[in-house]
Amino acid sequence: MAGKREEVVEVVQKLVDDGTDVKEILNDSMIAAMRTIGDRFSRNEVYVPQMLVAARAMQAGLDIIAPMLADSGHKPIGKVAIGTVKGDLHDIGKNLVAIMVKGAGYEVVDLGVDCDVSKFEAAEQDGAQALMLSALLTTTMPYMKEIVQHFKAKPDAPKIIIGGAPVTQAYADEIGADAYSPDANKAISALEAVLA
Ligand code: B1M
Repeated sequence: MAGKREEVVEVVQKLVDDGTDVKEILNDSMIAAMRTIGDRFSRNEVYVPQMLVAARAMQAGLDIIAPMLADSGHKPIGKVAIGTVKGDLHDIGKNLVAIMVKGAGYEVVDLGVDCDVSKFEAAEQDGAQALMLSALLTTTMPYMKEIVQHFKAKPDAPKIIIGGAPVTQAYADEIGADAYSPDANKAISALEAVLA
C-alpha cells in the first residue's frame, strides 16, 4: 500500500521461494491491498500519486507470479483479445484477467489501455473469437455499449465479455454483451460458455 516496489519484489519472491500458494499471495495480500487503497482514496485519505505508486508496486509483484498463474502448458484452444476501453488507464485487473485466461490455454492478444473500437476491430480481423473489455470508471463504462453496438451490427460478430469493478450482470444485459465476469477466474468460465 505504501508503494514500496523493491520491498514488494523481495517479499513476493521470498514467499514464492518458500512455496506459498501464488493465489494466496494474490488474493489475500495484493488485491486486498489495492482494495484498501481505493477505499482510502474514496475517503480522501490518499490521492492519485499514492494510488499510482501502489499500482506500480502491485504490478511488480504480479510480474513475479504471472508465470506461475499462467503455467498451462497446453496448445492454445482459442484466440481472444483483451483491452481497457477508451478513456480508461486502469490495467492491473485487465492484466490479471489476461494472465489467467492465458493460463487456461487461450492465446491472448493484450490491446493495452485506452482502446477505441478500431483496436478491437483490428483484433477481430486478426482472428480473435472473443473480445474482453475492461472498465474501472463509471464514466468509461458507456463506451462498452458503443463497442457492443458496433460489433452486433456485423454478421459473425465476435463474442463480447465485459468486466471491471463498476460493471454488473445487469449492465451486460442492458447493453447486449454476451457475458459478464466479476473477476479473473470467472472470466475463464464466461469465455468457455460463450465459445462453446
Ligand atoms: Co483509479 N479509480 N482513478 N487509479 N483506482 C478507482 C477505479 C476508484 C474506484 C477509486 C475510488 O474512488 N475508490 C475510482 C473510480 C470511481 C468510479 O468511477 N466509480 C477511480 C478514479 C476516480 C480514478 C481517477 C479518475 C482519479 C483522478 O484522476 N481523479 C483516475 C482516472 C484515470 C483514467 O483511467 N483515465 C484514476 C487513476 C488511477 C491510477 C492511474 C492512479 C491507478 C491505476 C494504475 C494502473 O492500473 N496501472 C488507479 C488505481 C490503482 C485505482 C484503484 C485503487 C485500484 C484498481 C486496481 O488495480 N484494483 C481503484 C480502487 C478499487 O478498485 N478499489 C481505483 C485491483 C485489480 C486486481 O482489481 O481492476 O477491479 P480490478 O480487476 C478485477 C475485476 O474488476 C475484474 O477482474 C479483476 C481481477 O479479479 N476485471 C475483469 C477487471 N477487468 C476485467 C475484464 C474482464 C473480466 C473481469 O473481461 C471480460
